[in-house]
Amino acid sequence: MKILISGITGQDGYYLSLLALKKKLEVHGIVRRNSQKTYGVWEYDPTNKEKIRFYYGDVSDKTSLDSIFRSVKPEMVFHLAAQSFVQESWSNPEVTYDVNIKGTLNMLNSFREYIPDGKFYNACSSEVYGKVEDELQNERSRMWPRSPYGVSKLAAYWTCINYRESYDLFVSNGILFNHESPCRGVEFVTRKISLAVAKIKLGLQKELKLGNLEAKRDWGFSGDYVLAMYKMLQQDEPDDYVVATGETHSVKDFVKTAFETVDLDYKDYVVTDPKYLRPAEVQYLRGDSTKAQKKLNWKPKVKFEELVEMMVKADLERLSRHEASCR
Ligand code: NAP
Ligand code: F7E
Repeated sequence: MKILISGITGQDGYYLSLLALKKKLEVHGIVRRNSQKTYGVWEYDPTNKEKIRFYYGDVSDKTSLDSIFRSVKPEMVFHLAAQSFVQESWSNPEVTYDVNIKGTLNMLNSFREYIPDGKFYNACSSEVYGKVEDELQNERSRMWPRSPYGVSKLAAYWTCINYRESYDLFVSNGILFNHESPCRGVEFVTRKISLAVAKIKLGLQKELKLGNLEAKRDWGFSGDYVLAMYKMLQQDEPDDYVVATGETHSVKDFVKTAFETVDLDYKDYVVTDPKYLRPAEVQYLRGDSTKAQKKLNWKPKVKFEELVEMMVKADLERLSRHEASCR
């Protein structure tokens, strides 16, 4: 059984690949060429890197996708590639739309052309809810995105549904709430915090500058969430699912817990900097994953406190060993 992953060099691409390798699937991944010929998180896991078949391609370049789909002919496609940083989407809205909307359309068209009987997963996001109305957001909640990123994910979500309905394709959307890990990109708030806490503890940094401390997120563990993605493609019918823990915590809660992990008080180190405030903010997210729990028999395992501790400890170890491994 062959799977093809776009965005394989990112956080979820890494954990999904590890899961697929464990299940003895053949893993093929699309990588953007860069001047150093590096493969993101895989550089720190050479043993598993050798088991992956990488292909140069870009989701905004349909020609590159066609040639990959034609030669791999995968049974399952996980489309994870995206410009995924919300803050960046205000500075680079065109790139965000090109990659996230046109890129998804390109992936769907190659999928339809070369493997119409295959299965396709699309990485949608809780950012589509944005200005939330419901205390708990589920598949039926109103979608009102608050950033170019959120708008792009909403457009891609509907494009997937439209392709499913128009061409009778197996295309499923996972509406995933925030999920983190030691492999999380360093600009996202959780990893920015865990890295800073580790550096401060080791005397390598003096303060931590953050934006809105009151924003609340439903944070889970990436390793748990990739299992939900996989399960969506094991169903007989395509569908859309919310994947979340059902708990919400503020950025301040995350900071406080992270500093407590190393016996420090965040109030001594955290300063707010307007530079990190967003033109429009998503203040509150809390997901209701009842449908995924019932239909996919999926449940998150890692709790909030465990996640924070896992990330801080990983960064402490990494810095102490002068290594960058992120598993
Ligand atoms: P990530 O770490 O930022 O990874 C994004 C991946 O997309 C990277 O491999 C990146 O390659 C690749 N990529 C970006 N532009 C591309 C292009 N034009 N062509 C080909 N590849 C491209 O993101 P993640 O956290 O793993 O998230 C995976 C997906 O889930 C994304 O679609 C994200 O929007 C969505 N999502 C994430 C969360 C979350 O909390 N993590 C929640 C909901 C939805 P490079 O390594 O070359 O940059
Ligand atoms: O921000 C606040 C910020 O950038 C979380 C992506 O994976 O999840 C992620 O999007 C919150 C926001 O993630 C800083 O204002 C405060 O309220 O870690 P973040 P995000 O925007 O929620 C969704 C589900 C995705 O789909 C996205 O791809 O934290 N915040 N101070 C800060 N955020 C950052 N980055 N940096 C700060 O200094």
